[in-house]
Amino acid sequence: IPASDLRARFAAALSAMYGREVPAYTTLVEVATAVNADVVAREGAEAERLGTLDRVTAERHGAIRVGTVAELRDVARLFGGFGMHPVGFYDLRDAATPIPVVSTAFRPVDPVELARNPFRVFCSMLVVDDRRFFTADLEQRLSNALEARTLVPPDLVRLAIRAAEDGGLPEPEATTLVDGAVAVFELGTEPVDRAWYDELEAVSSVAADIGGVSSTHINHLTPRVLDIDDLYRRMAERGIEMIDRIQGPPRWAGPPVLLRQTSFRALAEPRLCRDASGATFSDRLRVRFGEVEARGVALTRRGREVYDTAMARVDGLSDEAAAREWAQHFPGTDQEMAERGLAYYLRTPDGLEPVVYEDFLPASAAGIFRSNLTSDGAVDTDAEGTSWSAEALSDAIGMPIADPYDLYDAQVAAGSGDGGA
Ligand code: OOG
Ligand code: NI
Repeated sequence: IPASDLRARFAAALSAMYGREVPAYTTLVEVATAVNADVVAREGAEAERLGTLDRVTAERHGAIRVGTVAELRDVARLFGGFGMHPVGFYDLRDAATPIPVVSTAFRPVDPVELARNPFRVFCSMLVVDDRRFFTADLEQRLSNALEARTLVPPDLVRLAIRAAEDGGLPEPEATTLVDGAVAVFELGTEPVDRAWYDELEAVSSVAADIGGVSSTHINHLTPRVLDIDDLYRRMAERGIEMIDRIQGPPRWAGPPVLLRQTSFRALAEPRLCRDASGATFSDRLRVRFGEVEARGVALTRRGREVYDTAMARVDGLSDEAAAREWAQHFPGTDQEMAERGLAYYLRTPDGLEPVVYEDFLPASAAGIFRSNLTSDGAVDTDAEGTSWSAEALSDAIGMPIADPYDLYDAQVAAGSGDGGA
């Protein structure tokens, strides 16, 4: 069973598990499917310029959070078995509302592999020694709690390493790997030590979600839609409370760029808890939520600078004013985008084919995190942060973290020579 099939089976099995455990996710997938069918009916082939209906319908990203470098190393090995490699470095401690994590995303890097199955997982690691969030005492107790647990069983890590080395697995090992990986990301059933969870939550909800429990879990699984504004309206009509806006660039008449995302807030789910005396009781915790995204063309470094300027200018504007402002920064056609070196395109006999953005945006990621925090937590801005970088994280997990721009440059160089950059 080749890695691409293992990945497709993993994505489908996670989706089935999440749908069973979080019924609102099933609603989201239904609405996304209906929106996509309508867009293709309305626009025909043009609608599939950024991905065929088959790919877009199967496409998902998930998100998980881990507590230590050793845990990140293990999940990196696990994803490696499915042909998913770390790409990009996001330091969410720099966000307007700082989140005490650094992140990367695991995904296929080869366009052929992306076309077979584009599953990705955004993965964040708690930075326990960042004094802006954690005192030395809390860091120590957090580290003890994190070191006492094992997220990925060692046998499963070994099987994933074998799958990565051989490019796949025979049966029955293939099924063992897929089932084992899904089990790693199910919500844990062990009672939550409520006093410890609450203590962490006072500092950071994300720290509580990571260090307050003894396992990790997929906290959202995101389908892709071709018209996110339409989806947002339909979800609201069904009475599902969405966050107040769509994150990312505004809707406008020209080429869609990068990524637009929106979400509904984490649901209060029943969870077994334990009090100081050891007695268990049922409570509700907000952990798992729903998100949806629309993807556009990947921007070059130069395009990204224009994007950052434009984003600063549209902040706080109405939809109409934002679309007008956007047109002051970006040209209205793919042709001009390519000519000005703002975005990546492949030159094909039929013209320009946009290179889809396969990565994430730190500001949107922080916004998604934030929309699910019970509070902004307590940040001591005078205290010392710790420095992390893509290189440091690569060294820590013993695996290179790819730079997204290098991947897009290589794709264009292999595909057509001079489409973008
Ligand atoms: C991850 C949030 C980031 C995205 O799509 O930007 C993310 C998390 O909440 O753990 O998934
Ligand atoms: Ni997400």
